[in-house]
Amino acid sequence: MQVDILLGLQWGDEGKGKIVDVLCPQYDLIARFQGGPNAGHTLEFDQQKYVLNTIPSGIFNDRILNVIGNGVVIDPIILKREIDSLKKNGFDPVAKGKLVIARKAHLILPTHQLLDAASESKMGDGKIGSTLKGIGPTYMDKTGRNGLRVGDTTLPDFQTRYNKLVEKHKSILSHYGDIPDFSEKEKQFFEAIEFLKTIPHVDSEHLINKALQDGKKVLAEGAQGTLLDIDFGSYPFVTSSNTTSAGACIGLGVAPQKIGSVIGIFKAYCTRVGSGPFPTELDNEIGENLRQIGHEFGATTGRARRTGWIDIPALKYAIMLNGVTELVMTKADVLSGFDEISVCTHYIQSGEKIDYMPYDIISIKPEPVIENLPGWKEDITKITSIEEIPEALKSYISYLEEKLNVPIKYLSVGPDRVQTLILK
Ligand code: 2SA
Ligand code: GDP
Ligand code: MG
Repeated sequence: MQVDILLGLQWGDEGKGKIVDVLCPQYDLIARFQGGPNAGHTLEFDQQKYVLNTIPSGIFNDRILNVIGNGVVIDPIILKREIDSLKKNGFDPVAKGKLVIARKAHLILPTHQLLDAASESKMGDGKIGSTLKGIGPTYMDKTGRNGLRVGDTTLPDFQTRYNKLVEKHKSILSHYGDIPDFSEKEKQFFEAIEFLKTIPHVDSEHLINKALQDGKKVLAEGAQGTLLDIDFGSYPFVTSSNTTSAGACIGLGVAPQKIGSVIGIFKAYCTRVGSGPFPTELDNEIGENLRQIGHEFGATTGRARRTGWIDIPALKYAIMLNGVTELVMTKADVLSGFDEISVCTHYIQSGEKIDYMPYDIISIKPEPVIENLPGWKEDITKITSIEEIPEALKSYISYLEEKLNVPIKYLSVGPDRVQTLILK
């Protein structure tokens, strides 16, 4: 058996949570491999909406084991809150034995969040627009070999290790000014650490490889999106993990030859939240319409997302990096009513027409070359068959498949799990 991967091809929020939930019946195990509570994955079913931050999107399916892999960074306070909120809604993944966490996953400390905020406050125009969840500083401590891991919480000297790391953080924070009082946060942190101990700690690499040997089907759930990848995204306006398919190998401990399908998900248009370049951004009425109709506001922070047209060079880049084998297009319903749908086919950079994403899209802004396609007027949120898809949307799908050279297998026409069409 192999691990399939589902990941975002744009700047995140493509609808990964919804589609993982839709695909659940095909899998036995769902695993998050990177990122942390910066993610907001939304699922809707039975008139209820749920937003998950750290917990994999298989959590509502009783048959599925959900794994928080070693590549994830965990804020124990947020994880506890997430589980408490699930419990209130009648889902108790811990009692049911449906959630396990990797011993090797790193912990986000209250002082990591302070460092995130302090760093952002001094960046001026260079501000990343982070979610302020402490993601960057936690990955910095991981690669700096200072971090604390889930497995450390059961060691007798955990408190000493914690104190040592906090001292280091305080000395950095003192360079930014007065250190805010975090005693209440610290209290919550240690309470949450006790709770964390009640969730089984596992070696996710062994667990997943054993599951594959036993013939189980595994889906790795990406967070954020390809264009936020620490290596290949619009650096430095990126997140601090590898959001691409290679990140699943590292973040779960599976070898490359164990990867099966790579399911790439994209919106029928494009969004970005936080700072950084966005060549097809629509800073106008059309962009505002996309934001309002598509409810484009951060699932974790509530921030307004920036909106724009689909960007083919960026999508082609993402497909290449991830080895995408099949595509999912979401939020096609948001485009109903637009007279024309625009698509960026190339960029003009320094007077030259190019069909790839260049190294520097920050200081030399590429100008998008736009092609206009006919729009459609029909409301598609209730359609259930391919025959009901408006002709103009069918043409848009064929156009994208031809440009991207990968089949679009699923079409999402609304936030609910039932608003999904299988095209192939
Ligand atoms: P961070 O917090 O260090 O990872 O921020 C670095 C950049 O990564 C972006 N980022 C995201 N972009 C889209 N969606 C994300 N999750 C939330 C959502 C975001 C929210 O689902 O809506 O609620 O605002 C996410 N997480 C990180 C971030 O905006 C920075 O550009
Ligand atoms: P994720 O981070 O990729 O899981 O995406 P988010 O949950 O942050 O953002 C996607 C938003 O779009 C959520 O509010 C979803 O409920 C919603 N959504 C997902 N698919 C569709 C769709 O096809 N149409 C509409 N209108 N909304 C969708
Ligand atoms: Mg999201």
